Amino acid sequence: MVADLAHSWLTFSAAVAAAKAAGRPLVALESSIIAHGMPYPENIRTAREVEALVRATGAEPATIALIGGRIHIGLADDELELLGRSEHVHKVSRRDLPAVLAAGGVGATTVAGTMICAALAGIEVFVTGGIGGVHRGAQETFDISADLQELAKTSVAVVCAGAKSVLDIGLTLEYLETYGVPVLSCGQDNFAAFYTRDSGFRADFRLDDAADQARFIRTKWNLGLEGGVVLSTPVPEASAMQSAEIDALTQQALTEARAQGITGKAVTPFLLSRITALTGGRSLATNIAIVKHNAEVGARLALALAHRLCTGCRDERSISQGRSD
Ligand code: PSU
Ligand code: MN
Repeated sequence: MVADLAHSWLTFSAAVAAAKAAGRPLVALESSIIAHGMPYPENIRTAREVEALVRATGAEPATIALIGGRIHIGLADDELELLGRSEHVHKVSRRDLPAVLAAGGVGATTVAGTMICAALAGIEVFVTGGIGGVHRGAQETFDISADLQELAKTSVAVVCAGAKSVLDIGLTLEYLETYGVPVLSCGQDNFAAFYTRDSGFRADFRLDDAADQARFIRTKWNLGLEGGVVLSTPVPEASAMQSAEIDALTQQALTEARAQGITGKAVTPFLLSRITALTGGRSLATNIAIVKHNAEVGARLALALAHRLCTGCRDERSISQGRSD
């Protein structure tokens, strides 16, 4: 009943509806990265390129946003343009979803917001840039992204390039462990740090192959263990930034945020835009390379999950143990 009611808020684009009808796997994409994570016009161009990459694999992209009191699963060109150009797009996490829907406003969904909408639409894989997490200094500020609670309860696999070092990555991983969210890494043992490949922290399990990732995820959900899975894949080597440079800029952005008294949902967009400005836009090129790479990893995972490779499968030989604690 509740699921039916919630479902009545969804509007599927023609392309997504056709893919669903044809049984092609869907890949959800977030819109906060378009509205709040990148400047115009690079945001729109990147969103279109990412969609094309997903489509080229045989999966169908579904960019998710709130427009006119509806949850849109898949956006038409003019809707994408609206999100990327308008100055008045709300940042929508779990808390904000009813407010923006009820008022009929334009909302760009965060990782948490997109996970909720993807789950309602029956989409299992969601590609983003970096997830939110426990902020540095959260011991005093309590600033912990709602993304982490969403990962604890909503059954969607989130493909990302780790988390930015504006966050306390160690505490973010501790939080995810406490809430039973597995952190998988693809291509390396360690959790990625967005602009750089290595956060210095081991991921829980390294699974390089999409079929193995799918087997892990399907096994979790088949067991009735609800909640998300994080799949971290590092920025391609050629696009990675120097960690000394990004560390110094991160420190500066954090100091500025504190001095200006930035709090609440404004913190993350402030830090991201300051880092983009402080690198003179170079971080934007890295950001774009990351999202495109993640899209390919996510599309392969969606295809592997669609083949139901692991229904009832108990083969765990390919799951290598990472962190031993
Ligand atoms: N981290 C990034 N890029 C992003 C975000 C986070 O590297 O675009 C966005 C995502 O939409 C994420 C949100 O879900 O910020 C987290 O915001 P907060 O910290 O306020 O929960
Ligand atoms: Mn916050």
